Amino acid sequence: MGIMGLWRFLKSLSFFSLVTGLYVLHFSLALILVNKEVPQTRGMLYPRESETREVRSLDGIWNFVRSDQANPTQGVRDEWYTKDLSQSRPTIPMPVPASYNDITTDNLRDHVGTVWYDRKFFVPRSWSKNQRIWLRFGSVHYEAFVWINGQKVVKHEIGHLPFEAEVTDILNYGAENRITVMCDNALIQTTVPQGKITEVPNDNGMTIIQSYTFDFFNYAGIHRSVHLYTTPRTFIEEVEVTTALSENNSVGEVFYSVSVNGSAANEAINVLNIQANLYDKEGAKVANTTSDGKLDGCLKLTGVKPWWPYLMHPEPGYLYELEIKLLAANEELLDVYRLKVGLRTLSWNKSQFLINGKPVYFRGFGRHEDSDIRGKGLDNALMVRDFNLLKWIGANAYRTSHYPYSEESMQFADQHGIMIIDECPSVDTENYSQELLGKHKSSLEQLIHRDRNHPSVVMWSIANEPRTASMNADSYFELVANFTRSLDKTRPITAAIAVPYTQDKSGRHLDIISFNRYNAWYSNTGRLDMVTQNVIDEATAWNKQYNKPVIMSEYGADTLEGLHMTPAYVWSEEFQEEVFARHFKAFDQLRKKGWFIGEFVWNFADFKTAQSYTRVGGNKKGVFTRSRQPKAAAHLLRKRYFALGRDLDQCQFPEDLFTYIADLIS
Ligand code: GCB
Repeated sequence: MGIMGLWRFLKSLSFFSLVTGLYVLHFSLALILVNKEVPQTRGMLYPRESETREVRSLDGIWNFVRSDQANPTQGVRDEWYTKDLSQSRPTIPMPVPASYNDITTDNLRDHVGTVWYDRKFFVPRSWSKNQRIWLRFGSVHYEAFVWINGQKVVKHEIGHLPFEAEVTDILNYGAENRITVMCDNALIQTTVPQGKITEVPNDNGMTIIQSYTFDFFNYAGIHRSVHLYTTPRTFIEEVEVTTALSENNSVGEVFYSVSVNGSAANEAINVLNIQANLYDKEGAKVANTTSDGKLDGCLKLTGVKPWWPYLMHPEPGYLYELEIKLLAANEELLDVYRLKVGLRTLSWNKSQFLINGKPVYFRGFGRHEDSDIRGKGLDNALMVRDFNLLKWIGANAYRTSHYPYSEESMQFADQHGIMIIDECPSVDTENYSQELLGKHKSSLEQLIHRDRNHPSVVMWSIANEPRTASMNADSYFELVANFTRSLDKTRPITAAIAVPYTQDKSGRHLDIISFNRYNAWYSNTGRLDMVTQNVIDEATAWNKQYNKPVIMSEYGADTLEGLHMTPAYVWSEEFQEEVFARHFKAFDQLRKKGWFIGEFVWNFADFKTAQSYTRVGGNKKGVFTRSRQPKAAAHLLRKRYFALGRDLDQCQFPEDLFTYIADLIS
C-alpha cells in the first residue's frame, strides 16, 4: 500500500481501533441515501461559574510536536500519550487557543496530518470532594484525540464545535496531571468540509498534498479555549429555552426545559424540582416559578422588553438572565446555572421574514474567523474590534460563513443585537455519500445543540455553495433540510447557493433562498455596466422559481487597499465602490418587490486562503483590511446601511456619517 492508500486506510480507523489494533473499516458506497440516526449531543453547556460550579482555563503555552507527514499514526503506535511529549520528540512552544500554522517560521503552515500538544496542570485537592470534573474544548480543527494521564478520554471529529468528557475518575487530585491532544487536519471526501489528499512527486521524492476547493485557509489546531469545570454529582446537564410574545409584544413567555445528570436524577427524577428565576438587566427579579417534580416550565412576564436587532429599536439586544436552580425533594440546592435569554419571535412566509412581528431587511456581511498570526484562534481583542466595526458601519447581521463561530462571539451578538445566519461547516458540498450525509447531519445537530438558545441566531444555513446541480443533491438536501427542521422548527433554513437557478435542486427544501454571485468579478470581469440588471434578473428568477423570500448572500470584488484608479479598474478601491453602488441600485429596485429581504457583502475583512495565483496574500474582498482598517468602500457601505436603517426603522444617523463639504450640499 502506498502512502496514499495507507493514509486513507488510517483515516477510516476509529479511535478505539487505532489504540487497540482492532481495525474497523467504514464503507461509504451510497447511491441511495438513507436517513440514518446520528449521535445526539449531550450536555455541553457553556462553562460558567456559580455557587455550585468552578471553571478553570487550560489556555496558555502548550508543548507541540509535528508528526512525520509520511507516518501520521506513529505517535499512537508508539504511545506518545503515555509520557511527556518531550520524551518522544523535541517539542516547541505553541499557544492555545490559536491555529498552529502561522506561529513558526518553517513550513508548519502547510503541514498535512497529525500534530501533538501536551501540558501539565494541577487539580486542587478540594476538587476530589463530592463533585464531578469535566474537560471541555471550545473547538479543535479538524479531528481531535485526547488523553489525560495516558488514558483516552475523548475523540471528536469536525472542527469549530465544542466537545467534552467527564474526567472525574482519571484525574490525580492534589497532584499534577498531563493532558495530551493529537489533532489531525486532513480533509478527505467524507469529512465536513471536504478535501483531497494526494501523493505527488517533489524534488526529493514524494510528498503529501492537501487540496480543497473552498476559499479559506485550512487553519488547524486547538482553536478555542480549553476548560476544566466542576459540577455537583447531580447537576443541570442541559437547558433549552424558547420564547413567545403576545401580539403587541408586551407579554412574554420563557419556556425552559432542563435535563439532569446524576444518580439522584436516575433514582428519583420525579422528586427533583426546578426553581427558575428571571432577572432584568438591572438585576430585578421579574418572574419566577418552581416546578412540581417536573424539569420544564414557563415564566411569564408583563411589560417585557423584547430582543430587537441593532438599529431596529433604541434598546437593541435586550437580555434577561435566567437562573435555573436544581433542588432536591428536601429543598436542598443541588446545582445553579445561569444564562442570558432574549425574548423574541421569528416568523416567515413566502415573501417576508419577521422579528417580533416586524419585517426584517438584512444588511450585513459574510465573514471569517481569521487574523494574522492567530489564524482561526479565538482572540477577544479581534472579536470586540469586529463588533465595534459592525456597529460603526450600521450592519445588523452576518452569516457565520463557512462554519460555526466561537461561542463567545455568539454571546456578543446576543448582547449587541446582531442577527446571525448560523452556518454549518459544509462548504462546496459534492460527491454525495451516505457517510458524508451522516457527518453533515451531525455537524448540524452539534451546531443546533450549541446555539439553539441564542436570540441572535435567526436562521440556519445548511451549506455554502453546495453542488446542487447534481442528481443526488435533491434527495441529499431533502434529508439534510428535514433533519434540521426536526431539530428546530422555530428558525427558517437557508443555504447559500451558487449554481444557476435553472440547475438547482435544493431550493425547494429551503425556507429562504440565498444566492452568491460575483457580477463584474468572476463573470463579466470589469464590466460595471453588467451588474445591476443581472442582479435584478437573477433574484427575480430565484423568487419566481421557488416563491420564497430571497437574499443576496455574497457579492463583491477583490480590492488591494491603496490601489487607486480612475476610471475604476479591477482590484482598485474605486472598482470595489462602483461594484457596490451598482448592486445597491439593484437592491433598491428589488426591495420594492416585497420578497427581497437582504444584502450581504462578501467579505467583512480580507482573509487568508490557500496559495493561488488569483489571490494576493489571500482573498481581498474585505471591506476592512485583515488588520481591520476600512477601505474606501467601507465609508460608502456605512452610508447605505445607515440610510436603510433610517428608512426602515427610523434609526438616527451617527454625527460623523457625512463629512462637511459645503453648505451647498445636504
Ligand atoms: C464564494 C464563496 C466564498 C469565496 C468567494 C470568493 O462564492 O462562497 O467562500 O471566498 O466566493 O471570493 O471567491
